[in-house]
Amino acid sequence: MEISKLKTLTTPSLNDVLPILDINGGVSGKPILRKISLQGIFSLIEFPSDNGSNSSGFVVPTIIKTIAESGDYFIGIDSTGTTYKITKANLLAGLSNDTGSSSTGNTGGVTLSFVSNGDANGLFYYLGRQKNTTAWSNPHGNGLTVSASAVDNGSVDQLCNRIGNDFWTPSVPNSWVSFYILSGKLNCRHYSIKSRETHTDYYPRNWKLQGSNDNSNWVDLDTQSNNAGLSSPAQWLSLPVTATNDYYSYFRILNTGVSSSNYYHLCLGEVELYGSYAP
Ligand SMILES: [Ca+2]
Repeated sequence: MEISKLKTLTTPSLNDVLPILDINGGVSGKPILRKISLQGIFSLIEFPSDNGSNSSGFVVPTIIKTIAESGDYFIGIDSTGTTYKITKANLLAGLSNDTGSSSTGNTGGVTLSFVSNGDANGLFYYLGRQKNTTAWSNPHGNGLTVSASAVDNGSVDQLCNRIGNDFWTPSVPNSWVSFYILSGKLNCRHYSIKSRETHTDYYPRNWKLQGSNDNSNWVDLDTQSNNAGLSSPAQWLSLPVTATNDYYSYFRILNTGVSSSNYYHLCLGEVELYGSYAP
């Protein structure tokens, strides 16, 4: 591949793909070359299905990786033709344009608007980037405190780690997972939940999204009964919240009925909230 023959991509889109060295993704934990979309770099779930070659003749790897993990390297070629590796953190730090749609709202806060399932525009992702000042890392324990009524499998940090997982509570009525914003409050207008990763059952069917400012008195922001929107593993479901002017620092998903498997386990892979954030 000759650098001089490469075209310059001045307006990359989130569907563009890059080669990535998946450091543990091969057989027996060996590195393997994969492709990842720019969305995937930002830990989003949607990625293109094309596997052709571009005009430079560079064949894009066909093995798809959906989320860039901290140990992965991107492969770059500088102007001298030297090949080098770039960490995800270094790549994020080097990007001058934020992929989020954050903007200053007229309330003096930050507007974090839902665009698509698993996007990088939500509050938890924003907190994971320390309010867009750093590369993303799990916000649990670093701006956000995630809790659960009880944990039967997995751990609460998995609910905002942008990686597929199998978290669930015991099969107890009114189980919940909660999210405390350590600094500031959110006027929630949209939320997303994701089914767990590896099982094809126990999908949530009945739940409420609630807000609170004292972790004791909860206000219903959305109520779902027999919602069958989740029907496959690692699937996002995003729902609007009825407009309200109220800001909350605590949010929770309260399980209000049995799952698709008729048990009370609350099984989730991820949660994200959107709206107007008042720091
Ligand atoms: Ca997760």
